[in-house]
Amino acid sequence: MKVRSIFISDVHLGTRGCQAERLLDFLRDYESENLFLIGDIIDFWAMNRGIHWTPAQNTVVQKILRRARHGEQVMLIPGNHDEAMREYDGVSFGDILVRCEHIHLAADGRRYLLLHGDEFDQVTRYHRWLAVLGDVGYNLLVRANAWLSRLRRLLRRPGYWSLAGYAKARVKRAVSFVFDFEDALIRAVRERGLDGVICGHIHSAAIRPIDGTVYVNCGDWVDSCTAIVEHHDGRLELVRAWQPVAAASTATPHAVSPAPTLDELPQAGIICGAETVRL
Ligand SMILES: [Mn+2]
Repeated sequence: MKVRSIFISDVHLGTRGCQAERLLDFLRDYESENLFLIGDIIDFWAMNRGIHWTPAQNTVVQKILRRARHGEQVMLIPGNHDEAMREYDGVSFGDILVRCEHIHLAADGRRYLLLHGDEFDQVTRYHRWLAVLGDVGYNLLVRANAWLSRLRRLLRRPGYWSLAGYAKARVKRAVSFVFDFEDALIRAVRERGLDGVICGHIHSAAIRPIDGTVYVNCGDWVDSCTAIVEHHDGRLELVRAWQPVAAASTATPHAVSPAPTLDELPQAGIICGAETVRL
C-alpha cells in the first residue's frame, strides 16, 4: 500500500517489549514518501540497564536506513528515552534529519505539529518517582501478559489481547492522565495557530478531533502495535498491525501479513538482559 506519510513512535528498540517483527511487517506493507519517527525509537534508558537487541530489531534499523537512502524523507524526532539525540536538532545523520519538533504540511493543507510529547506529561515531568513506580508495575504486567498469550494459544483462542494495555487504559483513565495530556497538547497547538498535533509517548493511539483541532497519537510498538498513515489526499488513518481480540469482528482494512521467516532476517544481534519499558 502506498501512502504519503507514515508516523510511528515508541518503538523502544533495545528492549524485550519491542515488537520488531510486527513493525517489519507493517513497514513492508506500507510504502511512503515521508517517514516520521516520533520519539522513543531506540530506548537508551533501558539499554543502560541491559540491552535486548534481536536480529529483527537490527533489521528495523536497516530497513529504515535503506528507505532514507532510497529517497524517502526520514525524520527523527527524539523522545525522552532517546533524549540524547535532542542535542542534534537540525543535524542530518546520513539521510536522516533530527528535529526536536516539526510542522508537517499535510496534502489537504492542514498543518500538524509533530513532537514526542513528554514535555506535556505531568507525571514524568513533575512526579518522576511515580513514573518509576509505574515502570516496575508495568514490567510485571508485560511479563504476565506473555504467559497469558501462551495460555490463550494453548486454549486455541484466536488473536491477541494486551493485559498491560488494558490495565494501563483503566489506570490512566482513573487518574485522567490521558485527558490532561491531550488537553495540554491541544491548547499548545491552538496557541500556535496549527490544525493539530501528532505525537506519541503515552502508548495510546488515537485520532481525535477536539473542537476543530485534531489530536493524533501514534501509539506504540510495545503492546498495541499501531501507526498513523497519511493518505495522498491528506486523510489520516490509524493502522493497527496487531488487531486486539475485542475488535476482531470489525476487521481492519489493512491487516498486516504474517511475520517474516527466520531466513529473511540477518543473523547478527545480541540478546541479553531482560527489560521492558513504559512511556
Ligand atoms: Mn516517551
